Amino acid sequence: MTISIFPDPFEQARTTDGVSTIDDQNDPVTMVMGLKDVRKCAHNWKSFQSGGEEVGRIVVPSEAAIRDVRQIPFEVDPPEHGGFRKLVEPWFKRPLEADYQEKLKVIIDELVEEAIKQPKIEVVEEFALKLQSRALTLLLNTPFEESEVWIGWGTHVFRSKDTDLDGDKANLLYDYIDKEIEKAIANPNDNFYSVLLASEVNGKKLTKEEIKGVISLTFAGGRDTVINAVTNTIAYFSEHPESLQRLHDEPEITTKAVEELVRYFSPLTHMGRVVTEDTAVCEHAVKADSRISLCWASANRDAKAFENPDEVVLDRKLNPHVGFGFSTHNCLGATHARQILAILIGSLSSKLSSIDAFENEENIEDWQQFQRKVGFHSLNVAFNAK
Ligand code: EMZ
Repeated sequence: MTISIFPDPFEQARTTDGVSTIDDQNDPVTMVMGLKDVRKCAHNWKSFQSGGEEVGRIVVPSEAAIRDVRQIPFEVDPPEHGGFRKLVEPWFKRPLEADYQEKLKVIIDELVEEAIKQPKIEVVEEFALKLQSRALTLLLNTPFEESEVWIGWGTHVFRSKDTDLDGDKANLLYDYIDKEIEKAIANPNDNFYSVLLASEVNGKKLTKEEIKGVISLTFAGGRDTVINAVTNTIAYFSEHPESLQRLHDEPEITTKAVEELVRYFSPLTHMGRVVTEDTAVCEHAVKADSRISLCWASANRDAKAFENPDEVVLDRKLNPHVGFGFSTHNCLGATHARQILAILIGSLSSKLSSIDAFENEENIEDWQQFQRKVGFHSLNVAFNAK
């Protein structure tokens, strides 16, 4: 068994120091490692802010060099954050509706059926990217065909094969969003653009720049993360046919299984914050205007909080993971992501007897002293129908 194992490179640093500093474009980041500390820092938005002057700097690697559109509500702090979050929250809870779930099931079932017909498929490009893009048409409430354009952008909107910071790609996204906003102004309908255009926050209409900020987050935030979660889930089932069977026999554990897979894979390794005052994290001094990062992936393997942290326990009882972040900025797309995974599990477990895995290329993030497997660049599999 190899491909379904996601090692925890942070264990030693977490248990000895609790923090570890890496460099990112000559702008160091102190990674916070333990669950308790990560939660504490995530909660403390006054000392560790998301909405600093330099847009894109809280992302690690920093995107400050390639973008100046502030992602909303992700890069806004309280109290301003609250108004934006309140506005978009009900929209992002739509995946709880039966009608939404049925449409999502049609999208996912069709992809699984298609894959069954092929002798082999490459999961990242031919399955996960398509699934993520097609599902996004439901979240934005746009025509299904629009997903073809987004599929053409590849797995990340700011990164390409050669570089982690692709400014041309960012501009492609921004031009696209600008055009869509203009279209919605000319022809208002019931998509997310129109809803935002008709909305007010704190008694004021949203500006085009703010709308672009919300939409760009919707495109960027849930892309590689969802693709990783979907691909890794398939890798997991390829080496655990008994789990596929169990989820078929006990569908009532699906919700727990989704949380556990998100904990184990932690599709987003970490997210940064800018320090607003000289302070300390785990007795380690951090200076004002430096950066820390909340290492979700490390926190999710913290043995102080999780029994057998390196094992996938599908029906894990206590699972206070931070795979979707924590506190003020917890993941807005989590409801949508959870539905994608739950429906995917249902579809795979009802249609497949097993999955065979072939050649793959792992996606190993390089954080200097830490090398972390976060997913795959490619993964070839065969879906074996029941
Ligand atoms: C940002 C981030 C949000 C960032 C939940 O994370 O996701 C990253 O993939 C993007 O590059 O811009 O949206």
